[in-house]
Amino acid sequence: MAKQTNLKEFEAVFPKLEKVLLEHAEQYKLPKQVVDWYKKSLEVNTLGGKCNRGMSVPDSASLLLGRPLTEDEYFRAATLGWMTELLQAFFLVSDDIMDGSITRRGKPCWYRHEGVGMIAINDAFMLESAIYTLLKKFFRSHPRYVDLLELFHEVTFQTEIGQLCDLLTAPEDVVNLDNFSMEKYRFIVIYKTAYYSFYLPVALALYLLDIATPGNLKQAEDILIPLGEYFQVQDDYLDNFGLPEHIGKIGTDIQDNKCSWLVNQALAIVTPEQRRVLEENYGRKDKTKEAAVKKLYDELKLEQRYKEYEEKAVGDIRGLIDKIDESQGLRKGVFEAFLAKIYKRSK
Ligand code: GPP
Ligand code: MG
Ligand code: MG
Ligand code: MG
Repeated sequence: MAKQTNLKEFEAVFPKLEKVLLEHAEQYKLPKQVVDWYKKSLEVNTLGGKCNRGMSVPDSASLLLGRPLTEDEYFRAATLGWMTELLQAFFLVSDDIMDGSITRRGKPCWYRHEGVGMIAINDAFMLESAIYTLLKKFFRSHPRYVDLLELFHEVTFQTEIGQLCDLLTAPEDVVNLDNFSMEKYRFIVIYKTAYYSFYLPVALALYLLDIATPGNLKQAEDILIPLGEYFQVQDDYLDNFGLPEHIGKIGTDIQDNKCSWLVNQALAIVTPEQRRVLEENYGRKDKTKEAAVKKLYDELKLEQRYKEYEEKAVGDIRGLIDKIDESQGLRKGVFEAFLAKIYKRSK
C-alpha cells in the first residue's frame, strides 16, 4: 500500500509556493518593506504546525488511487494541502485575536509579535487571498476548478458561522450558564472545526482526481463530520488538561466564557453548590477564579469522563468506517488514516 507522506517531504513544497505568492505580489511594484512583511507573515503563520490537514490531501489522493503518487501528482496534491494550511493560518491569526490568546505553536501569537498588533487583521486577509492566487496559478485549467473554488468559499463560510456561534455563546460581560447546551456545542464544533479540518482535505482529493460525485462527497461528509467533532472535543479537553509545552498554546476557554465540552459535561453532573462555584468563577478574566473552575473539573473527574467519551466516540466512528460502501470510489483507509492520526493525541 502507498506510504504516507511526511512533514519533511510536504514542507519541501512550500518554498515553491511561497515564490509564486511573492512574485504575484511583486507585479504590483510594491515597496520592498511590504514584500518582506508578506513573506514573514506567510512563514510565521503557515509553517511550524503539525500539517495534519495539509498532508492528508496527498495521503487521501494516494489511498484513493491505491498507489503512490507520481512526482507531479504529489506536487499538485501538496499544493492543495498547503492551501488548507493557508486557510488554517488565516483562521488562527484571527481566532487568536478574538480569543485573546497568548501563544500559538509554542511562540507568541502573531498579533502579539513586536510591531504587528492589529496589522495582523490585514495579514489574515492576505493569507486567505494567497489560497486563490495559488488556486488560479495551478488549477485554472483543471476540469473541477470552479468546484474547488466553491468548496473553499463554502467551507470558509461554514467556519465563519461556527466561529460566530462560538463568540455569541461566550459574551465577555455576561456569564449565563443557561446559554450553554450540548446541542449548541455540536453546532459550534461541526461548523468552526469539522468542515475545514476534515471534510475539506478529502473533498479536495476527490476533486483533484476528478472522481467526486454528490454521492461520495456525502458519504465522506457523514464520517468526517463526526471525526471533526471528536477532534474539537479533544481540543477543548486539551485546553484545560493538556500541557502548554505539548499543545504549543495556553488554554483560554475558562476565562473566555467558552461553551466548551468540559463546561457542558460539568453542568450535566454538578450539585447546586458546585453550580454556584461555576456561576461565580467561570468566564472571568481572573487567574484565581480560573483556578477554582479547574479544581472543580478535577473534583468532577472530567478527565475520566473524557476518556470514556473518547472510547465511545472512536468505537462509533470505527462503526461508520466499517459500513462504507467502497463501490462509490471511497476507500476505508482514507478515514482510518485520519483516525489513527488523532486517536489519544496529546498535542
Ligand atoms: C478552533 O477554535 C476554531 C478555529 C480556529 C476556527 C476559527 C474561525 C474563524 C472564522 C476565525 P479554538 O479557539 O478552540 O482553537 P484554539 O484552541 O486552537 O485557539
Ligand atoms: Mg476560538
Ligand atoms: Mg482560540
Ligand atoms: Mg481550543
